[in-house]
Amino acid sequence: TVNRSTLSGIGLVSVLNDNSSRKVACLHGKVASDGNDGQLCDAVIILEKKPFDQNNLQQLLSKKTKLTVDLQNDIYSTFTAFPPPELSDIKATIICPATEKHIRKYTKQKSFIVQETASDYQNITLPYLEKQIAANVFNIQWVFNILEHKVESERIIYEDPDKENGFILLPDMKWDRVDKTALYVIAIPHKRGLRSLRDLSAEHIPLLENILTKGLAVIEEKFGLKSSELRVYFHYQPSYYHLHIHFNNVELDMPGTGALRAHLLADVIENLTLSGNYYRNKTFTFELRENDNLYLEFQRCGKV
Ligand code: M7G
Repeated sequence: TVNRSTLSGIGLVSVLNDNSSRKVACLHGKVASDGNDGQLCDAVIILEKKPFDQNNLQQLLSKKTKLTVDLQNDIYSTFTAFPPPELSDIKATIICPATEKHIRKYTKQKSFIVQETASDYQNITLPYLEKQIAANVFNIQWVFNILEHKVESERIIYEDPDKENGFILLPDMKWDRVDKTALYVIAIPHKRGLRSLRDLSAEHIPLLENILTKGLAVIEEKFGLKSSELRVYFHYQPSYYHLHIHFNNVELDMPGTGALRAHLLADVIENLTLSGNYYRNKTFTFELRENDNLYLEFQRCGKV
């Protein structure tokens, strides 16, 4: 098991990705499993440098921050600064035991554009999803834990308990819950069986309008951010196939917010109003990475 007080006990297997502009490193590690059988299980460890906290900047400018000189030329100097431990915290996310799919998800790889027609969805994507869901590869237990109040219940920002149109709004795992400029929350409908945007039709407009209206009102009331400051969207393809909606600060520079993956909730409602089966008939264009099993399925069927 993962030690909850230090990062010890994790053997580094490889660096899956190291993004210098986002200041994130994704690692593959091995951790001793719970039993006494000496087995090791896989873990994904994501280490991320945090943004500066405005309230701590004066504290950084103190003798507690040691410097070594890198360069001095006329009026220009660069240093490496070593802040005190309380000001040099990083965000660590651990997924353990990690599946093969998690390891692939966090591995750097080349991307390709894929077009999925309605019949490709029926013949390639859906059978693939059903097979993966049956084999529990897309484990969405974490979603059911949230909907059943088994975990993260103290983090719930708002809940509408209605079985058809209700939802839970809570902080996304990616948000530190402090920095409003990085606000990131997700809405998870109570209704089961909606896998993704592809499953939506006109009958779901009341659910979507409920999430948009109440979600925006609650975020404005609790965090002071207006609808004009928020990006509200679905991912297609998502990573987890229980419908959910992302709400984040438009200032936040995040992967997955561009035209190749994000579909704005307001546009989705409008498209369904104009044509009830819009998302069932549509050809979706999206980006898949070369090791993604869905990409390999499209390749096997001669579609890419
Ligand atoms: P997605 O579009 O399916 O995939 O979104 P992505 O991760 O590729 O964007 C799922 C969203 O749920 C992501 O923004 C995750 O950060 C978030 N998320 C994933 N998990 C496993 C959890 C969790 O356990 N708790 C919370 N609060 N958020 C999660």
